[in-house]
Amino acid sequence: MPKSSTLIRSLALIGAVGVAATGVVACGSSSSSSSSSAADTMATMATTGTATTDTTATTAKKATEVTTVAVTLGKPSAFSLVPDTTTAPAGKVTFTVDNAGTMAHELVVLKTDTPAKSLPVKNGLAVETGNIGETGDMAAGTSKSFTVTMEKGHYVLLCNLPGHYQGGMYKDFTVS
Ligand SMILES: [Cu+2]
Repeated sequence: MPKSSTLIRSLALIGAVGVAATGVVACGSSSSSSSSSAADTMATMATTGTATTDTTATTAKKATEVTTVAVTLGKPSAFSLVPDTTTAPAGKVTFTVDNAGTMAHELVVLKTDTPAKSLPVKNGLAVETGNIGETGDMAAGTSKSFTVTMEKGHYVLLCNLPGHYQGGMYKDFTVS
């Protein structure tokens, strides 16, 4: 009886040590591998040099510059659509849209070679082929913005609530 109880105790002890040892090894290897990869990254950054890193950062910043285009809807007349510019450089463009009128409007951006005044119309709506972004309906007196990535080319800005395109709510827009 004492013999077997000692044996059980020994086995239990071995088991415990085994689990503990495995745990230690696992922890040790995982923490050492992550710290070594962090160290590698630091070493790479150090080797790459500060000058190179700075140049890359500057280039990246230029590439991600965002152009802002402010568009006023419904002012000065009910069906006005007035952007503060009709050109932008290729890249990200944020349209900040202000419905300054007295009824709901929206801003839709289409990439199309068709001149703004010549879009096909069905049931009082311009066909939105090439839609790359829009505000959705905006109640009078509200503002909304959205950002799209624009490639070189011709675009049309319009409001496409029923009859509004035909009422004159459109502008050509060029990205160069
Ligand atoms: Cu409108």
